[in-house]
Amino acid sequence: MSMFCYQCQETAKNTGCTVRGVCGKRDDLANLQDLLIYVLKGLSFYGVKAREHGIEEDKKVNVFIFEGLFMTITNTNFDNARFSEKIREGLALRDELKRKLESAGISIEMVPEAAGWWADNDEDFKDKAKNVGILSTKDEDIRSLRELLTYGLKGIGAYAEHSYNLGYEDDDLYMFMQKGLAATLDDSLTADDLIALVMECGKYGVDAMALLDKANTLTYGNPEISKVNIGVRNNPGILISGHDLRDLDELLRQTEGSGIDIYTHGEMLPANSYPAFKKYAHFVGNYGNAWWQQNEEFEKFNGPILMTTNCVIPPRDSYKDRLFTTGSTGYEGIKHIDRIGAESKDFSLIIEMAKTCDPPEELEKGEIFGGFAHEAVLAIADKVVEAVKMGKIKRFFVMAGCDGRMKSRSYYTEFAEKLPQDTVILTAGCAKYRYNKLALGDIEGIPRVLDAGQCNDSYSLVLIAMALKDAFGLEDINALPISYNISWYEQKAVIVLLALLYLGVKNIHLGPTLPAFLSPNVAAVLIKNFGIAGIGTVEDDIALFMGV
Ligand code: SF4
Ligand code: SF3
Repeated sequence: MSMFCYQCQETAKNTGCTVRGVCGKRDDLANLQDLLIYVLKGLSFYGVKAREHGIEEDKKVNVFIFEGLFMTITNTNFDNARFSEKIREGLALRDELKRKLESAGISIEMVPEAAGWWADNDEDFKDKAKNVGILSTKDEDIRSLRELLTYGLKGIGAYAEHSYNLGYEDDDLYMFMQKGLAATLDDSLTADDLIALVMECGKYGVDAMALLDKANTLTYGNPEISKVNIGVRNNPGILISGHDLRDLDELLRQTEGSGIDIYTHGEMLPANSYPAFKKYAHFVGNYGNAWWQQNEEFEKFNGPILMTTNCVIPPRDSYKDRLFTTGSTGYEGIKHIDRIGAESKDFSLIIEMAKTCDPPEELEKGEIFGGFAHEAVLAIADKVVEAVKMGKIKRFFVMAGCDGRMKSRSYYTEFAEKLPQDTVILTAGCAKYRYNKLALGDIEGIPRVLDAGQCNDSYSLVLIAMALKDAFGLEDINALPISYNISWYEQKAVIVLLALLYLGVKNIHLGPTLPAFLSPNVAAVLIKNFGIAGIGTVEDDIALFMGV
């Protein structure tokens, strides 16, 4: 075994990737990612102490922590050199903080190894990295809870980074990221202590999504119910993927009037419903589907592709010269564009390349609906409530989450197709690509698939559920005619799940498989306390949800 990773849904044999990741992550990279997480934990140990003693941390510590967490999310960064650089930076930050504490006369006993070791070259990093991974925690339940907490924090880290890019921050979130990371080093914590921290992580997950919602909507307006073009035009194009709206904003500004069209891919699709972006005539629509189809789709796009966040997959030679990364993403040998200071990123390299490229090859024609975030849905709440009262809508299905490669995910397409006509799907995240192009019709003008946006916009679904609860005068969110059939892939889905649990949502079905990182005992706690379940056959599950 030269690595161990089980953080995503596609982990080998649903137990763990041990030689090379199914995602394409090599063992040396997996080990460096483990080491970076270890460094973040050591840094957080001192961060927590500094906060306890009222010592002000450098702002860069918080930024470093969320960036580091984000870089280790599945399909985000495959660049060994960036990880080595980050590890070096983290050790320096950690020791700077340690010196600050020392010069304030604060002595700390029982310093964990993660907060004390030092190495200064890549070879030493490699040696160290082999011994600090997931399996270094021997008790399988403690390991499971430490990882569940860490993955939740990775999700928070990603959302915190997008908010930060738009100038929105929350020190309590930063505080909890440090507290959670440091707690994973503390051998005195019991399984119950860690379960409490996992639940607390759900609370901060809600806060992180609320902050990002505020950042996105105050900067770019509330999404509007919109028709999104999925066809192509005859100009050269740039394809932008991932979740970062500021990157899209800057790209749209820099390409206005250039004769280049901008298309979204994957999780950037919801950007087509924001008023600040819709106004651009060269913002054409969405090209293609979810992340796992990028090899074929990027090849056919013909123009440059900008990855602002996950999911990046190992690129084919046919388009790798046209692929660019930015922010937390990276891939060895792929050009990376950074923001210098507070300025806009300079996308001129991409823009000049686009001018020399053929227009995209058409994949499909038509339009799909988007923009059903909280404001848009609440504006038609009366209509929705009326349709429920009249018995025209019998049940809502929250089907948020991620898409993935596994064949078994055809379950979600079939599930959407076979749902009774008097049901409505509420979705967010790239899970939607399994059913957002089906002709599922509408109920009294309300489309049967309401797409709230990106995975972080699951927050919108929560606001919608809360509003329905009030409209029906219910005490408990679980008394609503809403079922939760969520598909997960990477760690942002973990924080969405923890956020829902924190809000008291029960009986969530999670698929296509339950996480490998849940030990049997931890899974049993989630099943007992929250009614978490897996999925079965489409027919059985629909019958179960509909109570027939
Ligand atoms: Fe395996 Fe997923 Fe980890 Fe990649 S991220 S190495 S596929 S568990
Ligand atoms: Fe998708 Fe990667 Fe998770 Fe943001 S883009 S939901 S998988």
